[in-house]
Amino acid sequence: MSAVKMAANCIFCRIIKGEIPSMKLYESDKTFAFLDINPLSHGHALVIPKYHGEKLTDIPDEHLAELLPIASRIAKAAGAENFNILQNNGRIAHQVVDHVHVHMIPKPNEQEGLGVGWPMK
Ligand code: IU
Repeated sequence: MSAVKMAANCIFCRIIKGEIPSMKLYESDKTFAFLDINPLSHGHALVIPKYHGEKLTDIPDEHLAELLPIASRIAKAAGAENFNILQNNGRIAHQVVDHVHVHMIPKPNEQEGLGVGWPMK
């Protein structure tokens, strides 16, 4: 089993280590989840492996295994009935932060306002 791997100059590794503050939602030995700093909708969350790698193809399987289940649990906990799961790899595919991350982006019901339950404000 491969150990956790960190990169000193990676902003998401620094968030995992607590060097940069975040709104943490979940943490295990392999996985970390937090609210996106520039959310596309209320409750927009990021789920990341603690093993540093730029793209999905750089990460050993055992460090990927929790990402989708945790994104699903966060969506459920947020009460997000409609949501997108997104994972970008490479600049052309709109990846900005070079540490693998899965987005969970709630899609609010326009009639009901934001409609998700994170205690953000
Ligand atoms: P992308 O898939 O690499 O395009 O998404 C990067 C996301 O990381 C984007 O939604 C940013 O708002 C988010 N983010 C963050 O939550 N905290 C940070 O310190 C930085 C980016 I830099």
